[in-house]
Amino acid sequence: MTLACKYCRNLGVAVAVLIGQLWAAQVQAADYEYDVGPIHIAQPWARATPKGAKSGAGYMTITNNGSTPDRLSCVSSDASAECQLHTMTMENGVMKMRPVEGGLEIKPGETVRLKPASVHVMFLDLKHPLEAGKTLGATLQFEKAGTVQVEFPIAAIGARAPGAAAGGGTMMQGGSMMQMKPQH
Ligand SMILES: [Cu+2]
Repeated sequence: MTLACKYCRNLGVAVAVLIGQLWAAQVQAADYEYDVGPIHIAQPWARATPKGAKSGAGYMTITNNGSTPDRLSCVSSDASAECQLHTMTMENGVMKMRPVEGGLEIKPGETVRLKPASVHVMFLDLKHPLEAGKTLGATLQFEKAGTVQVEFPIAAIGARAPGAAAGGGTMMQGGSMMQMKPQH
């Protein structure tokens, strides 16, 4: 009898977890799109962070439909003290991140994809962990097109794409900002 009840309870927990995951997937799959001047922003998303992590990353696809180049920088976010645009490059087998000086250029007619292991928005000095299923708001500034408030739905820790399940790889945490394993 005790055993049966234990199973029942476990089943209940499993179902609750499953519903939670489905709900989170739904939130992440929602279409978040923004326009500011000739700039179009599609599918912004961020990655959940483990407890104690100092930084998190955000991604999106940006298209410049205008006729002049523009430059993107991150002004502020509601979850971090500071945000920056970062590039990642491989140097001697180590993935290194660097802030983009003067903003990320998006040429006319160009689509730039911010994605893991590539260009990303870096949220520095997190005030709290980024929680899967929630969203993170950030203010982005285009030199010419102006500012836009963007909501980044948060995907699972280690996710490689919006709405995707966790990557299953080891997560980087702690460590120095400028020298990390290729997780972003
Ligand atoms: Cu970074």
